[in-house]
Amino acid sequence: MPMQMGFRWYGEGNDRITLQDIRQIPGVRTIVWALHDKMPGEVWQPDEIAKVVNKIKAAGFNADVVESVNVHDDIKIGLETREQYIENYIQTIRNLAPFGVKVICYNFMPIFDWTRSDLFHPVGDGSTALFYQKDMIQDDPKEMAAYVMSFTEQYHMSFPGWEPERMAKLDELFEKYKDVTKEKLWENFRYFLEKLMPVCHETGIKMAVHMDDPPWDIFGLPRLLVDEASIDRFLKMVDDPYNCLTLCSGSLNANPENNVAEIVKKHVDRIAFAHIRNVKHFANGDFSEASHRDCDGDTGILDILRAYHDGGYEGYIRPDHGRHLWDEKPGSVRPGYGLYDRALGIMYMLGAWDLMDKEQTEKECR
Ligand SMILES: [Mn+2]
Repeated sequence: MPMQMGFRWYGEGNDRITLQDIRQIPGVRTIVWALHDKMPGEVWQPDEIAKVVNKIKAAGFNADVVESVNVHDDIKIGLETREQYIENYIQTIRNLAPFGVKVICYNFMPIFDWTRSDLFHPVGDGSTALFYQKDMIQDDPKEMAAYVMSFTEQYHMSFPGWEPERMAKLDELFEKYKDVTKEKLWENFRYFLEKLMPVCHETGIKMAVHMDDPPWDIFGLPRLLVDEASIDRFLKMVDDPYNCLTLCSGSLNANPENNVAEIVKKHVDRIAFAHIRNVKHFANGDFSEASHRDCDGDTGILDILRAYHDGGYEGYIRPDHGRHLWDEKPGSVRPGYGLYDRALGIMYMLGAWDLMDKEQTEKECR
């Protein structure tokens, strides 16, 4: 099976982009979707799944990739109550399987999902992008949560991983995590995955963990999947073909030391889902998201695409975040998830991919 190009869609009434819009982007076969009104730990019911998947399939796409089924904090903390939440997770996997789902993307970051200090930072060409100002994300997580929440309130948008219900209980959550060291978190991670693997084999669904974003500890909370060594450890810890990665080039390369193409070469058979995103670094440790064009950032997009292509990658790829272009402004666009720059990113990736295909075929014919 060749690589499959996907596009993340937040669902009807939750995303201004329609499936009909996405149909006009060449090459997209997979809609990356989720039930965005579900809290971590809740079971996704078959009738709720059917409602979304039927729409996706009626528009001519497959619904093979779910991003994300979020993991309840009690599982990460290792509380006794995790047993019920793991049971619920397993039931959700079982409920997704009959709809053809092949990959579940998730993350194992304590409390916070992706973190940025500015969601609409000027790039310099009139567009805006997500931005990380290192000195702003130091001691006070509440400031950060309040900033993201202000968008939620102002524009009636919810951000996965930043549910207001959870953010309202930040003190309580931090208290619960206070004894969770990095090693404890690894152990809880292993416990969770080992419980899931049998049902993954049974259903054919791969669990594909997203990298931590950014790839370092924030607000004193440990983060695990941050570099090549931790990815090696993760894959060895539960050495199972259903224990896979959502390899996010942008998340990893927020640390300029990470060579994403090398990680792709090493683990291409364990990558179920590829997020392609370009990042531009600044000398003081800040970073900005950039267009997919290789020279617009420092991530090495072409080397990464070549590593996937030449490695015979058969998983799913999607443009990760994009810049906000033209009429895309706060209130009219989900930060990072506009239509235009992700469509441009797809065309850039497919351009490179088609050319590599062509070169390979010519080589083989000689
Ligand atoms: Mn990503």
